[in-house]
Amino acid sequence: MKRILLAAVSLVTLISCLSVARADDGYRLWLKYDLISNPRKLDEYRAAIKAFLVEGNSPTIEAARHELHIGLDGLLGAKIPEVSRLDKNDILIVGTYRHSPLFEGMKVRSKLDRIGPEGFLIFTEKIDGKSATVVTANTDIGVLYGVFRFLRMLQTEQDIRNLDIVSFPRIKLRMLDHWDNLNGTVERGYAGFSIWNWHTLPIYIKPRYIDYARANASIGINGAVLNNVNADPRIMTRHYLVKVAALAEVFRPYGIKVYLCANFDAPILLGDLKTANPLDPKVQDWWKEKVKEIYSYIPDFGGFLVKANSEGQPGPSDYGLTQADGANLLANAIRPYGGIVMWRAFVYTYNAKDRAKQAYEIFKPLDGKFASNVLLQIKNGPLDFQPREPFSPLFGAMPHTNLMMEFQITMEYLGQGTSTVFLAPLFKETLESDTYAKGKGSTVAKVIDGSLDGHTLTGIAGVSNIGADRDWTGNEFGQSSWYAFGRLAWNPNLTSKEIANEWIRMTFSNREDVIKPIERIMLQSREDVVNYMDPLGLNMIFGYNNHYGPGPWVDWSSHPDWNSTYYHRADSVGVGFDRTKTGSDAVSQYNPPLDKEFGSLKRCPDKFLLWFHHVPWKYKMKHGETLWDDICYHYYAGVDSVREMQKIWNSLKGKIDYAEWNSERMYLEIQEHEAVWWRNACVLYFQTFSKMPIPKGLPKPDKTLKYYEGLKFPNAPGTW
Ligand code: BDP
Repeated sequence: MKRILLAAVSLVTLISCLSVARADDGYRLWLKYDLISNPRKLDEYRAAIKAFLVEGNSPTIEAARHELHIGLDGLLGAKIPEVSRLDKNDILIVGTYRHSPLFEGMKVRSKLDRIGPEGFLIFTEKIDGKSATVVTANTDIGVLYGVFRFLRMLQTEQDIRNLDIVSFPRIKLRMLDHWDNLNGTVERGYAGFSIWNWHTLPIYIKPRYIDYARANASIGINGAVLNNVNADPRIMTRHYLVKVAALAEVFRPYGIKVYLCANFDAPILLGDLKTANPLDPKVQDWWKEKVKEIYSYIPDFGGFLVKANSEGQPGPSDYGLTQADGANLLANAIRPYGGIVMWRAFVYTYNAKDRAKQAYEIFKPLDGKFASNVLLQIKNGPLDFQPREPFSPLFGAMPHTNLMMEFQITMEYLGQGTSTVFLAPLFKETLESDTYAKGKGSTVAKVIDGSLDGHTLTGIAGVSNIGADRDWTGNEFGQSSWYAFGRLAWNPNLTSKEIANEWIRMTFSNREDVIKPIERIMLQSREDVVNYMDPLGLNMIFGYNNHYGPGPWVDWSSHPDWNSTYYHRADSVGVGFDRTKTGSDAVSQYNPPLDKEFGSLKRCPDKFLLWFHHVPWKYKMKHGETLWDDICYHYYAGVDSVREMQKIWNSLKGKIDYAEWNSERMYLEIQEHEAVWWRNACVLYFQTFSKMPIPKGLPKPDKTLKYYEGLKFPNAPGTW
């Protein structure tokens, strides 16, 4: 703890230096705590918080105290004293609710019963005739969450009079999954190397580790998987476990548990066993011993995440056993310690008739067969983090299994590190999708928050976009999706607009003439990228392996389903994957009435048209134009929108920090270039099948298809 406090002190120094620096480099994320610029609000807050009083002294309460010191001093521009007695008016009182004279008389018991171990209350109270603002909870971590929320209210210039806030998370495990390798690289990471410096751990605690924990706690994230799902088994050896333990110690006060990706073959690779067969008693004993060892270093270790029998990873099918047999092996070993297993549903073979159907076919028959401490972690769509996919039908098909969501925050398929794409609308689209599992209103959100089927072990994971880049995410807008993920994990009912608004206020400014234009950019950004990459349900047409840029022509992989042509199926008749009854029949994996709706060419929503149907080029779309023309219009509209984003952004010059403005200006320039590249390459490629002209009025591509096909990017980031 001493080490952590020392590092925290250096952080305070760092923050005070940064707050006077003119150029903002994005390091402080949404926790800038700069002086409130609106004089009226500043006066109001200064009058309401003349001092603060913190009850308790656990490491978590210390973290809350530290945050109040830097937060209040920074925002209010004055040293706000910490007091130990309530002898003045206008004091902020912070502490876990207990039977003490301080809390006596506050009528909060019934509210505390509703908020569980992580929720909090913030309210205005009169105590002995003195006015106070109170942040309290059942636990210390609830208090810390409440403190972050209170500071956010100041950061976003909310009214803090007459407060009565009751807040608690809807989902139990709110996880960031890091695809970080032990050599410091990050799979699909576009913000530099891993933030974990395995070489200097466990002794060297970078201030960044603490700031990582602060940022996560500020949005309620309570778990971190530290290593890549394509797992190097050595993470489970003593050499690394002491390093993992050091990180766990840093994160503990902030309510964040550590988890590790386990390699299913670890008993062979680390333990000299000849098999990893889950039914072999020696294998079972090996896992029990390994788990015991892990807990000896990290007493509150969270558990394992496992990718098995997928993309070359070992797993239970190697022994003719089911995915449940594999998951339960680890679950049994870890159960005595209260740990859990997150077992991924991203399992497929390379030559299926329709890869999108495989996870359902493998996992649906196993419903009810997983141990109670297993969660099945399902990617949002049936394929693989595409700019747009329908929700995975598994969410509507396994009522007797704990199902958790896996989103990708890192933008492998959405322009990677340089594009501006706010992901809240993508997350919301999935969460709000209706599975119809128990009739209308059975949304994915209700499946994963456990309310639909009465599950209490619930979870949501986001594949992190964080790296060692100074601004954490490569492009500052990447921070907004990390932020959005945490906020939605806490409360899936928040709207994209609410989240964007909060983030803009904390990151750039509370001025309406800044908020509105940036909100416009953010809320539209995901649809724009869909338009210029994958309109109308197209998908998986990316550059080979690095997934950078367009590659609809890719057809050379020996794995049929790693070819773009497998997905778009363009031919002289039309384009799209026929997943109707007469095609692969993937539609039947959806509950009625979705099976019929998706299966009908007329009723299928345009956004999923080519996902479910092979449609003739001359097919008349809803507005009367041909499919071919509509595809072109989408691609061109996507580029126009990026140019519109540039215009809006340029108008903000002088209204926000110059360094931040200029950085985004340059990123948008890259994005414009890439959007044109996507549009031209795709339109030219699909034109070789449609043989139809680009609609009148749209400019012709200035380069040939051959030119685009010839582009090579051997060192594109993220692929390791
Ligand atoms: C794919 C990525 C690959 C990951 C895989 C996974 O391209 O790097 O290992 O997902 O989720 O999208 O396991």
